[in-house]
Amino acid sequence: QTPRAFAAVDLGATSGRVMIGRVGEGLLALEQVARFPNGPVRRPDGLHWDFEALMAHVVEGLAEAVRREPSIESIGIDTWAVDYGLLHDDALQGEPFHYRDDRGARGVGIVHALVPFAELYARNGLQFLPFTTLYQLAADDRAAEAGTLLLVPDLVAHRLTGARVTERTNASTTGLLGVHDREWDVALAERIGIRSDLLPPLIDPGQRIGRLLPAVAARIGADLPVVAVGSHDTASAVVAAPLASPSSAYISCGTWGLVGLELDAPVLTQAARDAGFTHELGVDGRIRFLHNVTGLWLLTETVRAWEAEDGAPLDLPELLMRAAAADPRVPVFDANDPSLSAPGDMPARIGAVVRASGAEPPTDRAAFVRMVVESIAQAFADAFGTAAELTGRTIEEIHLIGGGSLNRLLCQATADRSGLPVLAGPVEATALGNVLVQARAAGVFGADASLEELRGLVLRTQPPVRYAPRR
Ligand code: LFR
Repeated sequence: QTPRAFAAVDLGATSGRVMIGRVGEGLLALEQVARFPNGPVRRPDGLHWDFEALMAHVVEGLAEAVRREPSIESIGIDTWAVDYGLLHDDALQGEPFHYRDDRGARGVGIVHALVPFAELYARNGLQFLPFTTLYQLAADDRAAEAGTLLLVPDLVAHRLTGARVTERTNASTTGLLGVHDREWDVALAERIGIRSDLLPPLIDPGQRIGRLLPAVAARIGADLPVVAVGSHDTASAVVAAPLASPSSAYISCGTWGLVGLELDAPVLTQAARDAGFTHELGVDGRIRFLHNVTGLWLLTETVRAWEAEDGAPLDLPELLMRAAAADPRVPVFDANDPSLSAPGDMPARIGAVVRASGAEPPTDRAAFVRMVVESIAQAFADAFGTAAELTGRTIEEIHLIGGGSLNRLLCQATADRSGLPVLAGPVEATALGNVLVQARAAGVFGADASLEELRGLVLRTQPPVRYAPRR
């Protein structure tokens, strides 16, 4: 069987990438074709996506992918959740805001005054996060004038194909999708003053979004379809988490650590609501029952601040090695403290959180990094304990997927603090999940292949690294 090829566009927090994915019998491999910055840009009115620059990189990257692999069959796009652009006629009204802008927080009061949080949870199943799309929208003056709301991956697809649709896994992060019927909750939208005619038709992963517009096809050098994948990056990542059984839990670990289980039915209890467990939709209608833990963001922002202080780049692998050798008896702080979510002077903010808990932050950088990593691992372990209690499941192993799986100190600390084996990898889970869903839609596995079959290929081609708990 000759390998089949697909293009994945993955716009993540540390960078945006275009990759070629090759899939065949016993084959699942990625080739990175383009990598470009995708950090928030600060404008006079707040933090935004640098959307036009990104689109240029995406189109150039796709052109390069087609040059390298002319047999590419389709394109799939994923990014982080919740963010959106507004179209007026066909034009984008301003750059999309970045969720780390504090605008969402202003929308919270507006929304909760109209619909109490307990009712929201019963309707949409989402944990409270101040940047959920419905809060952002409630504080968005541009929405009144707009014709269509498109989540960022769908906005990219619209630029490429002209189609206006919303992919359902990402729609589930807006707060406007019903947790039971998985359709737009029009009544809820109208109650909080969001015009429901802003919301495009929903489509599912595997469905075709459209073909490239002629002008785009000419620039890319091929006339390809764009196929919906789990356009929420975490949904794509969980596709490629080789979960062996209902006792296998996962952490999709990059900027965030998304800690949870895959379920078939929601657990909309008050305990789940109080514990901040969310019901995001996965591919094939699975439920991603998980809690957002602040992940490597704490580390990358800390390093960014130190680099600014030193005026020189820092050797992170070397620092992590020293942190692994440092005394493990460091204070542990609450990684989810809300003061740590915006960009800024992270070492000082973490220091303040540690002091507020009555401890003293280490002054040595290696010890400081050790404290950050141990604190993230502790938050992971706590979330697994809660997930097990809320669902009645026994968790036997943890799949740690995404960029964090390369951080050996974090993998070991997570195993130690949870008392469970950690199976690390694949590191590129999101792009792999994106490619796998396109490949299935193209008939590589048979159209009704289950996620378990796709995960079987992941397990065979990217065997995880095992970390046994040491205490
Ligand atoms: C991870 C992620 C999380 C979401 C956060 C904000 O990249 O998509 O799942 O909660 O970013 O969108």
